[in-house]
Amino acid sequence: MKESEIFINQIGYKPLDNKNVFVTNAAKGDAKEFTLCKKSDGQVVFTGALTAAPDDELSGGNYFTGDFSSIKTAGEYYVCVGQERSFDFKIADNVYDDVALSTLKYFTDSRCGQGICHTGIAEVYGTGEKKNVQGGWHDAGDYGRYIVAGTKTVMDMLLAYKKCPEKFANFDLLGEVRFELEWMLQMQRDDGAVYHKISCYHFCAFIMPQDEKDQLVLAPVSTAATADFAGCLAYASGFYKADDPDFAKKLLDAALKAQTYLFSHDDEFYINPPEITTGGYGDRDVRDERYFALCSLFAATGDKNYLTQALKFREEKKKDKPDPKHPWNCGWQEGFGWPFVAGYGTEILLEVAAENEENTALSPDLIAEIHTCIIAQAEKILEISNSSAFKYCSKLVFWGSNGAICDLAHIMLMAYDLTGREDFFKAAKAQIDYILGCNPVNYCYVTGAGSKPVVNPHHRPSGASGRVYPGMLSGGPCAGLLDAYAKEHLTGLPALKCFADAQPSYSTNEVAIYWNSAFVYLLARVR
Ligand code: G3I
Ligand code: 9MR
Ligand code: ZN
Repeated sequence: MKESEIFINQIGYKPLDNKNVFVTNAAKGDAKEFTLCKKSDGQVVFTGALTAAPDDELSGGNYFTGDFSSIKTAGEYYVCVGQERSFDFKIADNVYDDVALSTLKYFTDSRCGQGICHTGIAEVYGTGEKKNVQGGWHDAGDYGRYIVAGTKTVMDMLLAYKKCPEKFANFDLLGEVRFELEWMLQMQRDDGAVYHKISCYHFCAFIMPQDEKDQLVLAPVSTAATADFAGCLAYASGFYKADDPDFAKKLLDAALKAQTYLFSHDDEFYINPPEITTGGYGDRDVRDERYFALCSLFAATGDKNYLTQALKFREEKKKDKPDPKHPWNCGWQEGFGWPFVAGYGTEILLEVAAENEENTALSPDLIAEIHTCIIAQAEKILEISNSSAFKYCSKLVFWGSNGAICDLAHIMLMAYDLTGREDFFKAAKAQIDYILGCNPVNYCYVTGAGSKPVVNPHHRPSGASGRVYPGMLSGGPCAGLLDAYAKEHLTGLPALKCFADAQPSYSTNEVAIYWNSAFVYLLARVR
């Protein structure tokens, strides 16, 4: 049977969720309606209208949509349009529990040293020195361990845990995060600066981690890594204070030492030296990293000088000319991405304000400005979602687009927290629906989940073992066609179809710890 062109969330919906189905024009044919049927006996429980979805460039347009939000009864269902039938799905309260747990277990699976891997002593690039660094999560489809990537990941996980600890009842989140933090601590140089990454000099073939035995190298230190390290460790220290004060102190001391280094050094931008060709994670603007570090140290120590310094970066960056390519830009972006970490700093300031209303350092004017900025950004993101066929909330489809929409949803959730506006919450949830099946290629982008999951991720352990690891979010479409496979197979397609479930397509089908963590955050908040 040919695959149907009816797109639903392949896992399902919670009873009170908005529930939308999407259909291509071809599948719709002459039909004006869709039916919702019970899986057990085919009984029609609902008939609804199909209306034209907004035409947008990213999906290519010409889609129709139907709404069955009114059906709240738990059960298993499918949707029919004419002769076409969708994948089966559930309506249930706990419908996302399994996928949520599998996306967390991916971190345990990604631990370096879980098997016996990467145990060699690293060269410190350009110095003739050697240093023993062990642990941390393998970054992605490759086995590098990168500070800026790890920071974003840890921050997403801790923010999710902070907002809804009950969602992690069956997973030791703090234990898992600690594994990464113990590695990060080893990445600091004696003077406080932090090495950008540890990896081999080059990416290896598709082999298991224990078979990558090439020389390890610590790349030069960078401002981005040092500031991210400071922000991340200062924030993390609060989570371990009660149960392990020594570890908490170690984290905070390391963060303070990193900040001392930052105060006395100009920006050091990272760029791979010619001998090292693994992930670059270069960032030409580290004002947001410096802001994040300072906000976090202010929260951890109460020292107002950190806040004053942080706000200088915020003000300075606000004066930048708006970038027309980033329509949500309001002069200052509360970003959540490996190169955009301002949102983490701001989120920490809001936590301080909420937990300590007496905190006079945070003036009402500042808090009001922060609120206005978040809501303005979230409204622009919401507008994009509302004008998209699949309620997709970005206008840009970059490398890692599936992670990026989770990060944009995060901003809408910040605005939801401030305003209680349901439209922000629902648009955030719609990104989960997109990822789990409401997308023009009809994939469930999480491995091991749904009826048509990704099965050929660019992930070395999956490729080498022949067993696809579960719980991994594929990077998703990338309109830039940035690998040879994508160029060969996807040229000319609308942006949201620029996806290939093929192992060689690293720019569309790689996985990464920080895309998973963005998804973990979103799922924890909306499920
Ligand atoms: O931010 C700019 C935007 O301003 C500009 O308009 C746009 C135009 O192309 O580019 C945007 O930058 C993108 C950048 O990511 C930031 O999001 C680049 O296009 C894009 O090519 C770049 O991709 C990164 C990729 O490495 C290549 O450097 C991904 O974010 C990043 O996730 C990925 O990371 C790799 C590691 O290097 C190695 N390990 C695997 C990992 C995942 O694939
Ligand atoms: O596997 C690598 C992946 O993790 C990176 O994201 C990607 C881009 O830097 O590069 C991949 O490695 C490829 C290399 O760049 C070119 N030769 C083929 C490699 C994939 O096997
Ligand atoms: Zn390893």
